[in-house]
Amino acid sequence: MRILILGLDGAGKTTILYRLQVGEVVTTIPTIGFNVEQVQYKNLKFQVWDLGGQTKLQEAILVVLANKQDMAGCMTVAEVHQALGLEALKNRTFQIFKTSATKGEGLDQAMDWLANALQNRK
Ligand SMILES: Nc1nc2c(ncn2[C@@H]2O[C@H](COP(=O)(O)OP(=O)(O)OP(=O)(O)O)[C@@H](O)[C@H]2O)c(=O)[nH]1
Ligand SMILES: [Mg+2]
Repeated sequence: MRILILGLDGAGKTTILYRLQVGEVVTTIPTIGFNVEQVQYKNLKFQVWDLGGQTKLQEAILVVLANKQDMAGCMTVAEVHQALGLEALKNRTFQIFKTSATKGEGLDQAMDWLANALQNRK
């Protein structure tokens, strides 16, 4: 399965990718272009595209990670949902999760949901 990670500059995309891949916080530099890694999660192998720009996402399942939830004053899930205009989505399977890549929180729930959503689509 292929996953595309999109997000604001410095949102924590690369940190999330390596937290999932090696289970540790790695020191990152801003990603130029893109970065592709294999991630094994339970019995599924993902090819994760960690992108610096925008691309076509037709019919893709959307997982929104509201990252940095460990920071004081961070936006709530409801605020991120509203700010991204997710209520306007109609024919898309999507879910939003609160995460902290540095603390390793919320990522399992998001990956479990994604694994299920992908299996249900087959
Ligand atoms: N407090 C906190 N810091 C985080 C979290 N996730 C990432 N960071 C930090 O945010 C900074 C940017 O992280 P990156 O993973 O490089 O962000 P990115 O989205 O890949 O950035 P670009 O490649 O420039 O688009 C780094 O200093 C990370 O350590 C988190 O959950 N909590
Ligand atoms: Mg990056």
